[in-house]
Parts: sequence; structure tokens; C-alpha cells
Amino acid sequence: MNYYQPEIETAPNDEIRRIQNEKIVKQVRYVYDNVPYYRDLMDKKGVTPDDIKGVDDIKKLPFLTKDDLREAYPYGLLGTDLKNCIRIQSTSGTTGKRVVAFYTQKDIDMWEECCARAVVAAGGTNEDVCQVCYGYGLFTGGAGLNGGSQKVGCLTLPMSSGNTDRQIQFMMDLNATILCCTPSYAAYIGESLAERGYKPEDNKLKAGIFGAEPWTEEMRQSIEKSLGIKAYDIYGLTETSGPGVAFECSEQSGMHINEDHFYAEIIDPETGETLPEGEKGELVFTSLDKEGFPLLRYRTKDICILSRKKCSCGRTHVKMTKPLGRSDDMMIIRGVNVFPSQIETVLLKEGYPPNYEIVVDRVNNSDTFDIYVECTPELFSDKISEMQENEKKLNLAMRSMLGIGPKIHLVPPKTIARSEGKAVRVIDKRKLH
Ligand code: DLL
Repeated sequence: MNYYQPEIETAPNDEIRRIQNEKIVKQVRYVYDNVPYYRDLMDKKGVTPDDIKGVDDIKKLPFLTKDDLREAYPYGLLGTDLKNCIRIQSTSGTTGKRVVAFYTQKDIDMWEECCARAVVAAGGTNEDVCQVCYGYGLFTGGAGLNGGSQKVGCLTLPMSSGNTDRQIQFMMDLNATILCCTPSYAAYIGESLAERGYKPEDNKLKAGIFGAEPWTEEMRQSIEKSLGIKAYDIYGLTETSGPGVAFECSEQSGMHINEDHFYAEIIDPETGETLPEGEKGELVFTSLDKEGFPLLRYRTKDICILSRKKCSCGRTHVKMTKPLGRSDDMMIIRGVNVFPSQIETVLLKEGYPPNYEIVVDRVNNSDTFDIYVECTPELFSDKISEMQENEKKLNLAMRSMLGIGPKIHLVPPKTIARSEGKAVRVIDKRKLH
């Protein structure tokens, strides 16, 4: 059995607890002293760093949400002087919703180590060729897996996403053995290989590390079959670092959370009460040793269950199920986080009424994204070319806001059904959970 950091990955639970207790005391003091935004939240709640003597006291601390991140954008949650930071990464989305995370060198090392644990859990060694086709740039996927793969000593192919012909050429010519990308892109690569006449046994791939979006067990089986590999899940979010907060092992039954760096809680999303381990609720993370962007009690909005059942891989860290849904309206379309409010902002800016319907589906393992937009009588024209021109303009405006372009359908005034209660703006036909 292989581990990247065997001692910590297989440490007894009480040893992990001891490390967490030690780290949290220091971390809360660090945040209180360095992040005025959070110090105010603590002061308002009447909590001082002295009240935190271990992780059991974490529940006394205030939560952070995406709204806080927006309010504090860009520097309000920075934990150290900017001159100590060497990198930013960010989520896709508007300025309003965009999360900008800062990293010191120590943060990057920790993050890459977490990803290295995932690579080794998927069977990676320095004999492997690891093809990383998550997006590089602001998105954390490319940078995180690239760093993890290099730490393990794999020959790393920094492909970034897209250009499937080139992906396939490099995969075949350079004998890639591990593939890292979103599950939908993995499925697409599988199909593209078949279309070019390759059989699963023609490639040298043995494993895939797939995450950043929800995927099902059925999808796992179909990817495993089409590529002839074992497919491992990986989870993470920009706010905590990126991929590698949790990763799957050979048991393929949930993801081990890197508990020496991230303390996980499950809360009731309605009341904020902490729920006992084993119950389903919203996942909340406290980073135990980050310097640049040290978030405490960050509400991920991902719904899942934690389990401490003994794992056959020998790792002792708690496991999370795949996210079973979200407690907000964020959608993940082709790996990009999309909020209906962003779409509404674009429509209003472009002079359209806020009557629209978003339809998301998954056809041949890739997401389709359509927006039906109602025109005002002034905007509506029976000249097809004019309507097509307007659809194109709106598509570009959406693309610049969201990072991906939906198919826009302009429809005549008063054709989108009005609702009497809460408007149902999103029809998500994908069966992801
Ligand atoms: O998606 C980080 C990442 C990159 C994870 C590459 C794994 C691989 P964000 O763009 O900030 O970061 O999006 C974070 O994506 O809150 C979840 O809702 C969702 N998500 C991430 N991994 C998974 C997964 C990256 N394995 C948001 N399964 C999170 C389901 C996932 N959802």
C-alpha cells in the first residue's frame, strides 16, 4: 500500500485530534490578530481566541460565507502582508461572486502535498506520466494537480483543457498513465478515442483523478470502461486552496479529507447547528494552517455525509461522500460555477426583462446550457437576422460574465410562464445525485 506521507495519512484518530487541537489554537489567534474582518465577527459574537482550546470549541466561532468573501473582496480576508504572498487563484464568475484566494509559499507547498497524496492514492509514482487537462490559469484545477504530480515525481504534461486532438496525440505518443480532468471531459476523451478507432487497451492509462463537478457512479463505470482505467474522485474548492481537500483511495467509497490541514464539520444548513458525524448536512471547513487566506468555518454549501468507518486502504482520515447536492442555487456547468443571479445581471444590463429560463442537460456526457430569454415588444423583431445578431451579442456578454457561453434563444414577449410563487428559473435535467 502506498502513501505520500504515510505517517500522517495513517495516524491514529487521537493523534490527528491532537494535531488539530494544537493547530486550531494557534490558527484562531493568528486570524484574530491578522484579519480585522474576522476579528470583528468574533468580537460581535463575544468570542476571543482564549475561548478556543481545541477543535471542540470551533462551534463557538462565527461562520464565513460567500457573502463575506464578496464583502471583503479583494483583500479583506487576507491573513498576511501581500509581500509574503506569491500567487492568487480564483473561481470563475462575476466580480461580485468571484473568490480571490491568496497563497504564501507555505500554502502552495501544503496544497501541492495534499494533491500529491491524491496522486499516490491513485497509484502514482515517479514512473508515471501524468496528463493534467484541468484548466490552468486562475482556476485551481491545473495548478493543484500539476503541483501534486510533480511532487510525486511523475513526468507531468501540463496540457490544460481543450484541444482534444492534441490531448489524444500526447496521451498516445507520450504514454500517459494518469489522466487528471473533469469527469465530463474524461468521458468526452473516451468517446473521442473510440471515434478515432482506439480501443480502451490501446492507451497506457491506468488511473484518472476526476473532480470539480458532480458525477455519478454510473458515470464512473462508463469512464472506467471507455478508458480502461480506475477512476478516482477528488474534491476541493478555491476558498480552502483548490483540489485535494479530499481524495479517493483504492476503496473508491468516499473521499478522505486531509484532516491535518482542514477541519470538517457538518451543519444543518437552516439552523447552523453542528450535526453529529454520520448525518447529512452542509460541509463547513476550517483551514488549520493556512497563511494567505486562512478561512475559519467556511460554509461550502455542499451537502454531504462524513464517515469514520475503517477504510481498507489503511488511511485513517475521515471520509466524505460525494457532494449530494448544494444548499444554494449554484450550478456547475462544464466545470464552471454558475449562479442564476449572474445571468440575471447580464440580462438587465443588456436591456432584457428578467423573464428567462435556464435549461441544463447532459448529452453524451457533456453539459448543454440553454437560456430562453423573453424579449420586450421593442426588442422583438420578425427579422431572423436581427434576432440572431442579438442572440450572438447576448451570448458574448454571458460568456464574458460566466466564462462559458450558453445557447441563447430569444423568445417573443409573454411566452415564458409566470409563476405565482418563487420563480423556477432553472431546469436541470442532469441526473447527478
Ligand atoms: O472545483 C477545485 C477542484 C479542481 C476540485 C479540480 C477538484 C478538481 P471551485 O471552482 O472553487 O474549485 O469549485 C468548488 O466545486 O464547492 C463543489 O460544489 C464542486 N466540486 C468540487 N469537486 C467536486 C467533486 C474546484 N469531486 C465547488 N464532486 C465545490 C462534486 C465538486 N462537486
